[in-house]
Amino acid sequence: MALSGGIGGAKLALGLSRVLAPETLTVVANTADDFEHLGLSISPDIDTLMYTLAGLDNSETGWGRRGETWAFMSALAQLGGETWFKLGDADLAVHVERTRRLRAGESLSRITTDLCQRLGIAVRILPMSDDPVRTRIRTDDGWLDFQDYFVRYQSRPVVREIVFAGAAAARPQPGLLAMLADPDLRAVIICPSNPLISIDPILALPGVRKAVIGCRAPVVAVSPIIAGRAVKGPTAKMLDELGVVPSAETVARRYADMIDVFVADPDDAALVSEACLDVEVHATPTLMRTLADREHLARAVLDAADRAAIRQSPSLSLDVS
Ligand code: GDP
Ligand code: FO1
Repeated sequence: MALSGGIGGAKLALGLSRVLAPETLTVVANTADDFEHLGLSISPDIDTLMYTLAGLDNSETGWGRRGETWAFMSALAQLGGETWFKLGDADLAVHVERTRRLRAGESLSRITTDLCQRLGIAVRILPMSDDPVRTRIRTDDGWLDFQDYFVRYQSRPVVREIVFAGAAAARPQPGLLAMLADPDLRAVIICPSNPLISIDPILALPGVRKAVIGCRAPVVAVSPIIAGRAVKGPTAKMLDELGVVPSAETVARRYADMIDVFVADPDDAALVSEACLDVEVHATPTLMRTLADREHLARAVLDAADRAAIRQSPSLSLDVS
């Protein structure tokens, strides 16, 4: 299983889906970016995962659909409507349908499973919870809802504090805890997603962090930071503003109590102390430009997980050909 946000997570999820039997992969999606806009329920990380795994993603923006048209936004602009958050014509169908079904009383997880099936996605995408959790950010300009911070203000305000409103009362997806307790689970993969706003909300749900720490499967995290920089988005800026050095080592430290293996680029890996963190560090290129890069990283992560499993339980090596 993989824990994921949007763009970085979806890239590795696609790689994993191509080197594994896709129906054996579950991707747990952050839903703390979700919000209601123009009366519609938007789930950005679920959408990015769905479009990526269905081959419909827009690789330039990292969100929304490929070959999108914008008649709705143009018409809305002409009427003086809100246009800071762009909903493409085809993308709109997902939000309209999700909203209709949520209002009719269906759960987000059931709707997501059905939308995935209709888009031909064999991977299981599991929202981290069916209950609302909302990221809020305290900045030098005051408290902001997540999408105001991220999209409306383009991540410009200086971040001082991040909270996940509703997380303490939200129930983690039952399937998530069941999988973490399953003795046959092969690995838990923490994707190269933003640790602060994509992975932390999943871990903030009651019992999840503890279940990850206690699970029998090896836990492998991939660095979203390469040479002190994020590949895309505000991860490095946010870490810096919260008073930590934006480096792969900082990310390894944040995860150290949960993980067995940390995967980072060779130059970054050399700076992460295995002994100090009690974590194995695996060095491999993590920049995923091409499909082959995604598959290479997915294989490297799975191999590292399998080796960690053998180290933990040497008798397993007898079963691995
Ligand atoms: P978001 O929810 O859309 O912000 O997406 P994520 O949280 O899943 O991903 C954002 C993170 O992905 C950023 O920190 C990026 O540095 C990281 N990222 C994006 N592409 C890559 C890549 O090819 N390799 C690595 N290692 N990280 C990546
Ligand atoms: N991100 C933007 O930067 N600008 C947008 O106009 C925008 C629209 C949008 C519509 C649907 C959707 O599912 C996602 C969308 N995103 C947009 C992505 C955005 O919400 C963020 O990348 C994530 O929340 C961070 O993961």
